Amino acid sequence: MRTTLSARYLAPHSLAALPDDALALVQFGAGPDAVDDPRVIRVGLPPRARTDQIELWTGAGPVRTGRDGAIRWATDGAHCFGVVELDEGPGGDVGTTAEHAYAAALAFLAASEFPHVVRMWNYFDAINQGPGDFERYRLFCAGRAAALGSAPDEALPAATAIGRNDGDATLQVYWLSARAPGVPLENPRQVSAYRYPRQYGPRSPSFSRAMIADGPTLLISGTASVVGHATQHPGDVLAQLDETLANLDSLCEAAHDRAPSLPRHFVSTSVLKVYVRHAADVAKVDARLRERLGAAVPYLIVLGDICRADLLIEIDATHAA
Ligand code: 3EB
Repeated sequence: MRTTLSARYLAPHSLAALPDDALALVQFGAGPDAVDDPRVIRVGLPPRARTDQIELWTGAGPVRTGRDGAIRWATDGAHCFGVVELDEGPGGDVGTTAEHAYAAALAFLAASEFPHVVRMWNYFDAINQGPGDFERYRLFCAGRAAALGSAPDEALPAATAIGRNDGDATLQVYWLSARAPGVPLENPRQVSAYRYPRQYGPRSPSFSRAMIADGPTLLISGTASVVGHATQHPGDVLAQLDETLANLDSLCEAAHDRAPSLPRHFVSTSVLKVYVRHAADVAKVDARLRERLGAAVPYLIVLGDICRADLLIEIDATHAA
């Protein structure tokens, strides 16, 4: 079935050039880029299992690309991928950098034909570094919230925020926006992240648990072993994986209830990305995931740090009807 917006994994050698309708190609780890194209986004999280896969986002038709200040963009006329990558600078702090990146993104979006952000990805170095409220993730949340200002929580996009360990002081923020607003979804098993209590930081994280964009396409945020607002199963990566899958099941069900053409469970056209904190956990996570998801559901496992130090795994996902 064809929907206008889709994500899929491809083997890098299967691409000589990006198709006309490509909005973005996301590649994890170190080079080389699969193709030489401004639509390539490279994220320095090392792939560790199912590694021969690159993530291709396609839209409704031929795509135009351009630059606007710090932002590079690609649009099919109905959706837009935007990317801003800012150096934290010497002695820079990730909170201020996040505020600048989000201010630039919001200004760009407000002036564009595609003002409704449905999905946002955030990657930066050393996410758990710093004590208490000075942890870099909490500083990032504060900077993001400052730029978002009084934007209503219920319209926040689905998001991912993951820490790299590549010593590169670049905050990478990229997003998908659309002409039409998405439908935000929360998870009945979880407190909304934007309502997390004070113990997790001075500004709560600004994202919705999932968004349904046109297509319909389900865009699921980074999801971890959090029930209510509390981390479950500290120290046990497989129990965290099972809890994460329960959270993802619950979101898939909620999405299917809202848009019945969306599959109730993950399928062969889903695209899952699995962020694992410790390299030593990858083999057992891979084995358990294959058993739980079956042979047909595509996923990629990369090494990345999750925003709470006690979380060992996080998974985000996308599928279309
Ligand atoms: C959680 O449930 C896990 O700050 O943008 C997941 C997805 C998480 C996005 C973000 C954080 C973010 O709180 C952490």
